[in-house]
Amino acid sequence: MDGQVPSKLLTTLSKAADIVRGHDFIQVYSHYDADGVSSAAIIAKTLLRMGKEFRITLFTTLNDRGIDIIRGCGAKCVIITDLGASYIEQLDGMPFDVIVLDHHTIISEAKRICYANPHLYGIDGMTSGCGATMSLLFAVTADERNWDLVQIAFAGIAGDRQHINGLSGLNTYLLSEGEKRGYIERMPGSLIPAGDLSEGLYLLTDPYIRGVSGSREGVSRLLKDAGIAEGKSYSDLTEEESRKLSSLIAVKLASQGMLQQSMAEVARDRYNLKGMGMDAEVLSSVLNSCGRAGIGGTGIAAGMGDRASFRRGSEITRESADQVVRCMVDLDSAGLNQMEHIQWFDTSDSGFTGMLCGIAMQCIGDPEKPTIGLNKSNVPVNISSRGMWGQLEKGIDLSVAMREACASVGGVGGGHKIASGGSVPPDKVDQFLMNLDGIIGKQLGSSS
Ligand SMILES: [Mn+2]
Repeated sequence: MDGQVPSKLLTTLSKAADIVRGHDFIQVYSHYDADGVSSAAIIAKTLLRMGKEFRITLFTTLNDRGIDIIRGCGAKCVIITDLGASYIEQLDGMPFDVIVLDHHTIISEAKRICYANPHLYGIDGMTSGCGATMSLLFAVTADERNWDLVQIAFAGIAGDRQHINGLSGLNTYLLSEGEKRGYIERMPGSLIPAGDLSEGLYLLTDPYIRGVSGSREGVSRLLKDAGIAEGKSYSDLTEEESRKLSSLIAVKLASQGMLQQSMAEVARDRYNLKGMGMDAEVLSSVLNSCGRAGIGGTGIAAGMGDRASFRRGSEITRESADQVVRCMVDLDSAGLNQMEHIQWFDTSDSGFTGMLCGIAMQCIGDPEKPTIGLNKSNVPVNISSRGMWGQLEKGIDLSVAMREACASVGGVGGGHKIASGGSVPPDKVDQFLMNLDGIIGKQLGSSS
């Protein structure tokens, strides 16, 4: 299956291209994350080149209200990217042309509308094709000259983390065509951040390096120890410098308890967007920050290649990275609170609880225990939880544990086995933690 596009998908996409050709105006809806913004930018460029007028609206999530908005949009042709899979039946009943390019879990097949989704052809949409992948395949089906947009698609692939353990499925096809046509270059990964080293190491939270991330002096000391002059970029390093610096980082990460497997994930392959002077993850984080900051239009323009929008997006990305690294330094110096089977922290007024939870778990936590992040400044108290694959293998299921523990104190919770969320009343936090610790203990006990 790798490296090929199923013929059923090609048929759907050519039909979609024909439909679009028959309209002057197209309404586009997409998701507000990096994949959704990439998808929207690909579609925008494609429509622009076709001489079409269009409008783009981003949703944080597609719900009943969003479906009402789509139904009443007044356009005769609607394209929905990175969303829609859970509403195919409702979309099927709308009295205008609808094209859905999604990759989320399929609930039903379409009867009337044009619906493309990797899952419909036996390809895993969680790992092997995202919204931007489907949008790019639509774009190149409409016109082969749109292959240059594969660079934007890689920002979407990186945004949905489909490149973490190597590319697969439809993404492999995008890579081989992108390489052949000179738009994408695969580069071996590294523990060293891309771009300017002083800045990159200071803001680094993937991985968080104790004493270096968030510390100007720590960064200078590390570069000095590696024999690297300040002001250098990753791409300026000699092989010797690069080897020295990454082994110093690896030693630091190992000493703070980070697993080899987690380091391997950090050192994943990078995808250079040739001629753009950046790799896919850099563009991805800019698009993601714009979407989350409520300036999705700037993100779409940045994806489409507008320099000023990209600079604005980079500033926002830098500001939020700065906040995250400061929160991580505080969290690291306070330490995680250890219970028998879980570890937890309170971020009080940070809006990054989920993100911090993931970083803390991978970089400074006990890899045996799920990590719980609380945000006590909210009423009810917001909770994030993250686990690791090794914990799941030992019987831990955070979806069940969070649902039960939250419910036991009058709250609600749930999600995925490996990452779950919830909320509980402020005066029940201690009881919640004790109950959760007990439930996780039982999950571990019953599987052995
Ligand atoms: Mn997506």
